[in-house]
Amino acid sequence: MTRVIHTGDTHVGYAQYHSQVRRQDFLDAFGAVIDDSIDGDVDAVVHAGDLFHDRRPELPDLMGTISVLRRLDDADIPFLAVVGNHESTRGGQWLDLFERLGLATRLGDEPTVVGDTAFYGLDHVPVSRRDDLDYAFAGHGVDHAALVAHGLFEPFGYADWDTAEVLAESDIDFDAMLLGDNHKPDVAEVDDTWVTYPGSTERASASEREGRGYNLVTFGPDAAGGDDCVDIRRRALDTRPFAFVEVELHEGEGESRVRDRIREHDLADAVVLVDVTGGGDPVTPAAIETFATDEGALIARVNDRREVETDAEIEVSFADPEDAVRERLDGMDLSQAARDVEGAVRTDSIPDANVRETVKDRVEERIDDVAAFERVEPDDSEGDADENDADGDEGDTDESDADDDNADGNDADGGVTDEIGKDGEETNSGARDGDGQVSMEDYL
Ligand SMILES: [Mn+2]
Repeated sequence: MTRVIHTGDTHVGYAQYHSQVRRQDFLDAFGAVIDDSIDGDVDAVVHAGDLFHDRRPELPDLMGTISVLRRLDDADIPFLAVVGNHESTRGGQWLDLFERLGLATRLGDEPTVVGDTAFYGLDHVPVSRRDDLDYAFAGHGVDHAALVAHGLFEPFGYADWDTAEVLAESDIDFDAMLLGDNHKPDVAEVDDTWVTYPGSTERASASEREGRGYNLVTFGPDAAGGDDCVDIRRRALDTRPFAFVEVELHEGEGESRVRDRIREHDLADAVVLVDVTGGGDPVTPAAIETFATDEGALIARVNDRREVETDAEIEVSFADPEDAVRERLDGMDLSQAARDVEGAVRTDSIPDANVRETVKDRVEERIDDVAAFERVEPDDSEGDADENDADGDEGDTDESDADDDNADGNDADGGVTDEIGKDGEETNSGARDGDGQVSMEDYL
């Protein structure tokens, strides 16, 4: 019998909303998972990638992480991990540093055996380089096996990695795939193998509404009763409270109505996210945000969606202006970096208050990638044509994603960026080796 805690997408170092308090929250969530691991005396902690929010964590993030890993090491519990897309660097990995310090084991093609279970690792690999993977893993002599991997796997949202294919091509008969990358917790069975995401440990985007947590996974004969040898249970984490306030304004209603709706929520130390829809009077987002923080919120953001809706009504009788914009953009030879910035400014899914931060982050993400700043000639190769097509799709996706965001709070913003990320990987693969940014903007 082997009992492990399966976690991932910790995103240590993420100063969400430029908040140092939020930055500490992400580290604290990691600490809480590790404390539970020690209290529960599990056999190992399995981390499925994105321990860090980006590939250049700052010294306090590194020192804080090392302190947490030392607590685990002092309890003689191994930390087994893979590298995610957010933290991946072109040189060595941060995980290698922790391994050198004796605080972690980087999982790979060779088995790492804990009790009666062999653990293997598959780091994030960009879409463009997945055809080269042979899924060759060395054999093991124990009863159970698990693959720890970072990527968007079937059958869950935004999947671009075929789980059935991985399982079929692999030399090992895995009992479970313990995954990271998708921040939405879920579990499914694919060809008799359990496939599960524990979700992120702090809300890294407004679309992550449900409570955060991690998985407790047990391998052993009849672990789950019957003849199933894998038992997966979700455990909740106590994280920063978020208040999601949705206000539909009607004629004659304005800021006082928005304030009333905000007051209905528990604001103490919460991140308060306000969505304004409908009609009614103009409101000043900054004034409402100040009101919420005066009432005790840690951070407040107002997203007034009404302007967009009004425009859409006018546009119906004409050719779609968004199409016209896309057509014009396609003829402008814009670099991928410029397209990222243009997309951030134009999309409906990023609140105005976050555009500045989003643009900064997107440029920072690309800053080492010279090719991303080169003009892209349209229509002179298959690759570029694909890119143009994809950009058209991206615009469409933006709109539907914004709606999704309203409707069910799924990883809507991520969908948009996934398109950008895949796009870049497929058409510009060489230059973007290693940073595989599938879902950076997911977490803005
Ligand atoms: Mn992540």
